[in-house]
Amino acid sequence: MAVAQNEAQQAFTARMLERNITPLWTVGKQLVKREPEPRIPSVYWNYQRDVRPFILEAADLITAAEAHRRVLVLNNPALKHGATHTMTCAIQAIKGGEIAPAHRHSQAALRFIIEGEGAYTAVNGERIYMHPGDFIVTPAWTWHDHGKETDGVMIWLDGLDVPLVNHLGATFSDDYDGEGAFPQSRPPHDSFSRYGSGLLPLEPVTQRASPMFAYPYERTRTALENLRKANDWDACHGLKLKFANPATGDWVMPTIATFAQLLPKGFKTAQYRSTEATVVMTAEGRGKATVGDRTYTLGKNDIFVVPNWTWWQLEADDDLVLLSYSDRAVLEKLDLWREQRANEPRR
Ligand code: GTQ
Ligand code: FE2
Repeated sequence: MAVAQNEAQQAFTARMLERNITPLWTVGKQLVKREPEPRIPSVYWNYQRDVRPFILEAADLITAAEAHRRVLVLNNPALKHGATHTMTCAIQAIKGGEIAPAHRHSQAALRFIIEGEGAYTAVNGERIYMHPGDFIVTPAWTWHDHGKETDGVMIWLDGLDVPLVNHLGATFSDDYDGEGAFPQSRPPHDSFSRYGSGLLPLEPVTQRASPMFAYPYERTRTALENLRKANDWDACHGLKLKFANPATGDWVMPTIATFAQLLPKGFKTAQYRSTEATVVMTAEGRGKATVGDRTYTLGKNDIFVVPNWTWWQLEADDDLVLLSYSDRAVLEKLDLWREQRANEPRR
């Protein structure tokens, strides 16, 4: 706690105020807290009720070319931009015949695909056709555009490290001069063929982000389903895997950690918290999430935020599959990642 000030000490403090100097003993533990105090609440969006009607309305109201990106940003009520203090979460839609023009930025992006078929994201000229449940990577500073040649609308979730990169003062972006798409430079799904089959090119991979841009849901789902047979459930996570860079085994992006998780029907996790702030989307199934003092009912494509250092717990009413992303990848690099499990003594 702050030390009580006598008159002389108060006058001393006041004289320094205009020089932007503060004695540490007057602010006490405000500067160095005993443990993290999350600055954001948890928040939840019901996909069918809160999100889908608006993104479909946006699809009628504005073209992808006009909007540049037809994106609705899901904000934490405590923040101007961002679902957490480090990550954004947004919903994007593209319609048949549209192109969302090519650009690049120092922020990294991921997509969790929600509904529709036939749209692609192109990363550095390589088209990746998207399917519901897929996890698609747009590493920082890669040229990317989206397009759809077939009729109908396609919708997905975007996760970017915008608040983190802004906070660090490292934001850059560029529009591609050619207007529209970046030239196709490789066959569709080229990165998957080279890096996604347990095979690797002979030349070493030099970039830090994953050279593979697509993690198809079918593979994710099969991996989780096969693990179920091992009956090796984690009390806090059920069955949880991280998406990995196939060349290094590290996180897919230097700043964003991404996960897939299966909880079998009836499973209830032990409470858990960590220093990472997480955004979670239901890919499949039904359940409940309790985050701090709030409980959410989860259906397909519902989204919720778990603030840093906040106890959370999951319950599966049906086999429940969750996709999630967090700032753990950057916290680990800074030796700032910690976790606590309610079912174990504190470490
Ligand atoms: O699709 O490239 O939600 O650049 C925010 C910024 C999506 C994108 C967002 C972006 C994109
Ligand atoms: Fe972008």
